[in-house]
Amino acid sequence: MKRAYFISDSHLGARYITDKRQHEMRLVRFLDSIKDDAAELYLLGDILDYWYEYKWVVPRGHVRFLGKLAELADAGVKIYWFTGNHDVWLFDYLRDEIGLEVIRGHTVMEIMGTKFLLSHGDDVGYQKPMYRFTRWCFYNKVCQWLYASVHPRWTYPIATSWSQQNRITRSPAVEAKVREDCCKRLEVFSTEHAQHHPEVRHYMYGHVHLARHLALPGGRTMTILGDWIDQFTYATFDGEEVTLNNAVDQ
Ligand SMILES: [Mn+2]
Repeated sequence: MKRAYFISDSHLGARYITDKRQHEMRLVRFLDSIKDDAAELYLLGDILDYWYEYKWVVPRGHVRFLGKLAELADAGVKIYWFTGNHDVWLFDYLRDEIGLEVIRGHTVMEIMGTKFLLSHGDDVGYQKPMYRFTRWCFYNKVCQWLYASVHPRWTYPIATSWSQQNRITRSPAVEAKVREDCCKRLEVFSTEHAQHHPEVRHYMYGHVHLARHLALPGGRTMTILGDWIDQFTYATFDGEEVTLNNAVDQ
Protein backbone atom coordinates (compact mmCIF):
# COMPACT_ATOMS: atom_id res chain seq x y z
CA MET A 1 0.00 0.00 0.00
CA LYS A 2 1.27 3.44 -0.89
CA ARG A 3 1.98 5.99 1.78
CA ALA A 4 1.81 9.72 2.43
CA TYR A 5 5.15 11.44 3.10
CA PHE A 6 5.74 14.62 5.06
CA ILE A 7 8.86 16.80 5.13
CA SER A 8 9.65 20.40 6.03
CA ASP A 9 12.36 22.99 6.56
CA SER A 10 15.00 22.20 3.98
CA HIS A 11 15.68 25.93 3.55
CA LEU A 12 17.14 25.34 0.09
CA GLY A 13 19.38 28.18 -1.00
CA ALA A 14 20.05 29.54 2.52
CA ARG A 15 23.21 31.62 2.73
CA TYR A 16 24.49 29.68 5.73
CA ILE A 17 24.55 26.39 3.81
CA THR A 18 28.03 26.11 2.34
CA ASP A 19 27.51 23.46 -0.34
CA LYS A 20 24.11 24.33 -1.75
CA ARG A 21 24.25 21.77 -4.57
CA GLN A 22 25.05 18.92 -2.18
CA HIS A 23 22.25 20.09 0.11
CA GLU A 24 19.76 20.16 -2.75
CA MET A 25 20.89 16.77 -4.13
CA ARG A 26 20.37 15.11 -0.78
CA LEU A 27 16.72 16.07 -0.88
CA VAL A 28 16.48 15.13 -4.57
CA ARG A 29 17.86 11.64 -3.84
CA PHE A 30 15.34 11.21 -1.03
CA LEU A 31 12.43 12.24 -3.26
CA ASP A 32 13.71 9.87 -5.93
CA SER A 33 13.80 7.04 -3.37
CA ILE A 34 10.12 7.50 -2.42
CA LYS A 35 8.65 8.09 -5.87
CA ASP A 36 7.26 4.55 -6.26
CA ASP A 37 5.98 4.34 -2.68
CA ALA A 38 4.44 7.80 -2.28
CA ALA A 39 0.79 8.47 -3.04
CA GLU A 40 0.95 11.96 -1.58
CA LEU A 41 3.75 14.32 -0.58
CA TYR A 42 3.22 17.08 1.97
CA LEU A 43 5.81 19.86 2.05
CA LEU A 44 5.16 21.63 5.33
CA GLY A 45 6.93 24.91 4.63
CA ASP A 46 10.34 26.57 4.61
CA ILE A 47 11.34 24.22 1.83
CA LEU A 48 12.99 27.21 0.15
CA ASP A 49 14.85 29.72 2.31
CA TYR A 50 13.64 32.60 0.18
CA TRP A 51 11.38 32.80 -2.82
CA TYR A 52 9.49 35.73 -4.23
CA GLU A 53 7.40 35.02 -7.25
CA TYR A 54 6.72 38.04 -9.47
CA LYS A 55 3.94 38.09 -11.99
CA TRP A 56 6.21 37.29 -14.96
CA VAL A 57 9.51 36.35 -13.33
CA VAL A 58 10.65 33.82 -10.72
CA PRO A 59 13.90 33.55 -8.70
CA ARG A 60 16.81 31.49 -10.02
CA GLY A 61 17.97 28.20 -8.49
CA HIS A 62 16.54 24.90 -7.19
CA VAL A 63 16.29 23.44 -10.71
CA ARG A 64 16.98 19.82 -9.76
CA PHE A 65 14.62 19.94 -6.78
CA LEU A 66 11.78 21.52 -8.75
CA GLY A 67 12.44 19.06 -11.60
CA LYS A 68 12.14 16.14 -9.19
CA LEU A 69 8.83 17.50 -7.86
CA ALA A 70 7.62 17.75 -11.44
CA GLU A 71 8.68 14.14 -12.07
CA LEU A 72 6.75 12.94 -9.01
CA ALA A 73 3.70 15.00 -9.95
CA ASP A 74 3.81 13.61 -13.50
CA ALA A 75 4.00 10.09 -12.05
CA GLY A 76 0.75 10.73 -10.17
CA VAL A 77 2.00 11.77 -6.71
CA LYS A 78 -0.28 14.46 -5.24
CA ILE A 79 1.92 17.25 -3.87
CA TYR A 80 0.74 19.80 -1.31
CA TRP A 81 3.03 22.69 -0.42
CA PHE A 82 2.12 24.52 2.79
CA THR A 83 3.80 27.91 2.84
CA GLY A 84 6.19 28.54 5.73
CA ASN A 85 7.50 31.86 6.99
CA HIS A 86 10.37 31.67 4.47
CA ASP A 87 8.49 30.55 1.38
CA VAL A 88 5.39 32.71 1.93
CA TRP A 89 5.41 34.11 -1.58
CA LEU A 90 4.65 31.06 -3.63
CA PHE A 91 1.69 31.98 -5.77
CA ASP A 92 0.57 30.25 -8.96
CA TYR A 93 3.83 29.44 -10.77
CA LEU A 94 4.55 26.04 -9.22
CA ARG A 95 0.85 25.22 -9.18
CA ASP A 96 0.66 25.79 -12.93
CA GLU A 97 4.13 24.50 -13.85
CA ILE A 98 4.34 21.40 -11.65
CA GLY A 99 0.71 20.76 -10.80
CA LEU A 100 1.07 20.96 -7.03
CA GLU A 101 -1.31 22.62 -4.62
CA VAL A 102 -0.17 25.61 -2.54
CA ILE A 103 -1.89 25.87 0.86
CA ARG A 104 -1.71 28.84 3.25
CA GLY A 105 -2.25 28.48 6.96
CA HIS A 106 -3.30 25.51 9.06
CA THR A 107 -5.72 23.18 7.33
CA VAL A 108 -7.57 20.02 8.25
CA MET A 109 -7.21 17.44 5.48
CA GLU A 110 -8.32 13.86 5.11
CA ILE A 111 -5.40 11.59 4.29
CA MET A 112 -6.19 7.95 3.51
CA GLY A 113 -9.46 8.22 5.39
CA THR A 114 -7.99 9.90 8.50
CA LYS A 115 -8.22 13.57 9.41
CA PHE A 116 -4.99 15.49 9.98
CA LEU A 117 -4.38 19.07 10.98
CA LEU A 118 -1.38 20.28 9.00
CA SER A 119 0.48 23.56 9.37
CA HIS A 120 3.96 24.93 8.97
CA GLY A 121 3.59 25.73 12.67
CA ASP A 122 4.01 29.51 12.67
CA ASP A 123 0.30 30.31 12.53
CA VAL A 124 -1.18 28.34 15.42
CA GLY A 125 -1.23 28.95 19.15
CA TYR A 126 -0.09 32.12 20.90
CA GLN A 127 2.36 34.34 19.03
CA LYS A 128 3.74 37.69 20.18
CA PRO A 129 1.98 40.75 18.66
CA MET A 130 5.12 41.81 16.73
CA TYR A 131 5.40 38.37 15.15
CA ARG A 132 1.71 38.41 14.24
CA PHE A 133 2.07 41.87 12.71
CA THR A 134 5.08 40.83 10.61
CA ARG A 135 3.21 37.77 9.44
CA TRP A 136 0.18 39.88 8.57
CA CYS A 137 2.42 42.16 6.44
CA PHE A 138 3.94 39.15 4.68
CA TYR A 139 0.48 37.91 3.67
CA ASN A 140 -1.09 41.31 2.96
CA LYS A 141 -1.78 41.93 -0.74
CA VAL A 142 -0.91 45.64 -0.62
CA CYS A 143 2.39 44.96 1.19
CA GLN A 144 3.17 42.26 -1.38
CA TRP A 145 2.41 44.64 -4.25
CA LEU A 146 4.66 47.33 -2.74
CA TYR A 147 7.46 44.84 -2.11
CA ALA A 148 7.21 43.47 -5.65
CA SER A 149 7.53 46.95 -7.09
CA VAL A 150 11.04 47.34 -5.62
CA HIS A 151 13.73 45.92 -7.89
CA PRO A 152 14.98 42.50 -6.61
CA ARG A 153 18.52 43.91 -6.81
CA TRP A 154 17.58 45.61 -3.51
CA THR A 155 15.12 43.22 -1.93
CA TYR A 156 16.93 39.92 -2.54
CA PRO A 157 20.10 40.72 -0.51
CA ILE A 158 18.04 42.23 2.32
CA ALA A 159 15.68 39.24 2.53
CA THR A 160 18.41 36.58 2.40
CA SER A 161 20.67 38.33 4.91
CA TRP A 162 17.70 38.78 7.27
CA SER A 163 17.14 35.03 7.11
CA GLN A 164 20.80 34.43 7.87
CA GLN A 165 20.78 36.88 10.80
CA ASN A 166 17.73 35.18 12.29
CA ARG A 167 19.64 31.92 12.27
CA ILE A 168 23.04 32.97 13.58
CA THR A 169 22.36 35.70 16.14
CA ARG A 170 20.95 33.51 18.92
CA SER A 171 23.24 31.56 21.24
CA PRO A 172 22.74 27.75 21.20
CA ALA A 173 21.17 27.87 24.67
CA VAL A 174 18.68 30.57 23.67
CA GLU A 175 17.91 28.75 20.41
CA ALA A 176 17.24 25.51 22.31
CA LYS A 177 14.86 27.35 24.68
CA VAL A 178 13.02 29.00 21.77
CA ARG A 179 12.56 25.61 20.11
CA GLU A 180 11.32 23.93 23.28
CA ASP A 181 8.86 26.79 23.87
CA CYS A 182 7.64 26.39 20.31
CA CYS A 183 7.10 22.64 20.82
CA LYS A 184 5.11 23.41 23.96
CA ARG A 185 3.01 26.00 22.10
CA LEU A 186 2.18 23.44 19.39
CA GLU A 187 1.36 20.78 21.95
CA VAL A 188 -0.97 23.12 23.88
CA PHE A 189 -2.68 24.24 20.66
CA SER A 190 -3.11 20.65 19.40
CA THR A 191 -4.48 19.37 22.71
CA GLU A 192 -7.01 22.22 22.92
CA HIS A 193 -7.96 21.90 19.26
CA ALA A 194 -8.57 18.17 19.65
CA GLN A 195 -11.10 18.82 22.42
CA HIS A 196 -13.33 20.67 19.95
CA HIS A 197 -12.50 18.59 16.87
CA PRO A 198 -12.63 14.94 17.90
CA GLU A 199 -12.47 13.89 14.25
CA VAL A 200 -8.88 15.13 13.91
CA ARG A 201 -6.53 12.25 14.77
CA HIS A 202 -3.08 13.59 13.93
CA TYR A 203 -1.33 16.94 14.14
CA MET A 204 1.69 17.61 11.95
CA TYR A 205 4.02 20.64 11.93
CA GLY A 206 7.37 21.88 10.70
CA HIS A 207 9.06 25.18 11.63
CA VAL A 208 10.69 24.14 14.91
CA HIS A 209 13.66 22.16 13.50
CA LEU A 210 13.16 19.53 16.18
CA ALA A 211 11.99 16.00 15.41
CA ARG A 212 9.24 15.00 17.84
CA HIS A 213 6.48 12.44 17.83
CA LEU A 214 4.20 12.71 20.86
CA ALA A 215 1.08 10.95 22.03
CA LEU A 216 -1.83 13.30 22.72
CA PRO A 217 -4.94 12.41 24.76
CA GLY A 218 -7.45 10.09 23.11
CA GLY A 219 -4.96 8.18 20.98
CA ARG A 220 -4.04 11.21 18.88
CA THR A 221 -0.50 12.08 17.89
CA MET A 222 1.48 15.24 17.25
CA THR A 223 4.50 15.19 14.97
CA ILE A 224 7.11 17.90 14.45
CA LEU A 225 9.10 17.08 11.38
CA GLY A 226 12.67 18.10 12.22
CA ASP A 227 14.50 19.51 9.21
CA TRP A 228 16.52 18.79 6.09
CA ILE A 229 19.54 20.84 7.12
CA ASP A 230 21.20 18.48 9.58
CA GLN A 231 18.50 16.00 10.66
CA PHE A 232 17.06 14.62 7.39
CA THR A 233 13.83 13.51 9.03
CA TYR A 234 10.46 12.75 7.48
CA ALA A 235 7.13 11.28 8.53
CA THR A 236 4.98 8.75 6.77
CA PHE A 237 1.37 7.65 7.12
CA ASP A 238 0.24 4.30 5.75
CA GLY A 239 -3.45 4.65 6.58
CA GLU A 240 -2.93 3.24 10.09
CA GLU A 241 0.03 4.83 11.80
CA VAL A 242 2.20 7.92 11.62
CA THR A 243 5.92 7.25 11.94
CA LEU A 244 8.81 9.68 12.14
CA ASN A 245 11.92 8.46 10.35
CA ASN A 246 15.44 9.46 9.58
CA ALA A 247 16.73 9.23 6.04
CA VAL A 248 19.98 7.66 7.21
CA ASP A 249 20.89 6.30 3.82
CA GLN A 250 20.79 9.73 2.25
MN1 LIG B 1 9.67 28.26 9.70
